[in-house]
Amino acid sequence: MEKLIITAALTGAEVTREQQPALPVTPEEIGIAAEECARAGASIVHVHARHPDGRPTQDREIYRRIIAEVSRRCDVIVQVSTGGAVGMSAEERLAPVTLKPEMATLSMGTVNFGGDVFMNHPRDMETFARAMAEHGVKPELEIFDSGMLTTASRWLARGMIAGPVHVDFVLGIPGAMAGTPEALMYLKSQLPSGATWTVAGIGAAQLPLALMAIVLGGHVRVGFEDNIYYRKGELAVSNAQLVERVAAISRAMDRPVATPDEARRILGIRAI
Ligand code: KMH
Ligand code: ZN
Repeated sequence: MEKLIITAALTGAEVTREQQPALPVTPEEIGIAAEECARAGASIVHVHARHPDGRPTQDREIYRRIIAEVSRRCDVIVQVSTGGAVGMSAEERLAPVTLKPEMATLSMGTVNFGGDVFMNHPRDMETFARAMAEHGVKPELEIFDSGMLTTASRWLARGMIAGPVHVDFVLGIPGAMAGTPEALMYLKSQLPSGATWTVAGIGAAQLPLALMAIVLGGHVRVGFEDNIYYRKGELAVSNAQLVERVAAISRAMDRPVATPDEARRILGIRAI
């Protein structure tokens, strides 16, 4: 089994400071949070940009500052979001990819998202995939429901995306696939050959699915984008606190945690 890659999803587009007072919002806060998470065992940070007042944005300049603030503090892999927030145009969502970050997310289909619809037209998905290939950006395929994994396999078979792919099972969004062991086991059984995978359990599903991934040879995503609690009724004090717990459990189970360079090797990312 490879070492465990921990992704810290630091900010997201939906969580507010009112809900989680420790949410990093500005590029500098995101840089500081990334460094704390790197020290705690994260090798990837998944980042979203916000305006100073907290509103989500895909502004290229803000992403550029985020990447700079993270990279001057630590050598974690920076994975930008192309999901952005519900309602954004495909064009604005794609903007940070032109900065040539090491990784970016690529959502593999349209899904109900709480009370909203997270639109991912096949035409836009293909544009995103092509742009990532052109800019040398490793995609992480976001799988919110099982049909999206079927789409990934179809793309691979048609040569629309290069293998081996790396996928993220995002489980527990209201409207999408449940955050249950059964859902994870099913998705794992459908992975294209050679694929690497991570799991982002939403809310209370974060810790149980993380533990399953440690055991099953997958990787783990934690952080405020997906879950703001340390345990029921108790807010986490930082993203790093969530990373630290997963790292400690993995080490206790004799599965060491990957450094950023080890994560680059596992994922086949060009060295920086
Ligand atoms: N904010 C969600 C609508 C991603 O980062 O690629 C989409 C999202 C996925 O967060
Ligand atoms: Zn995201």
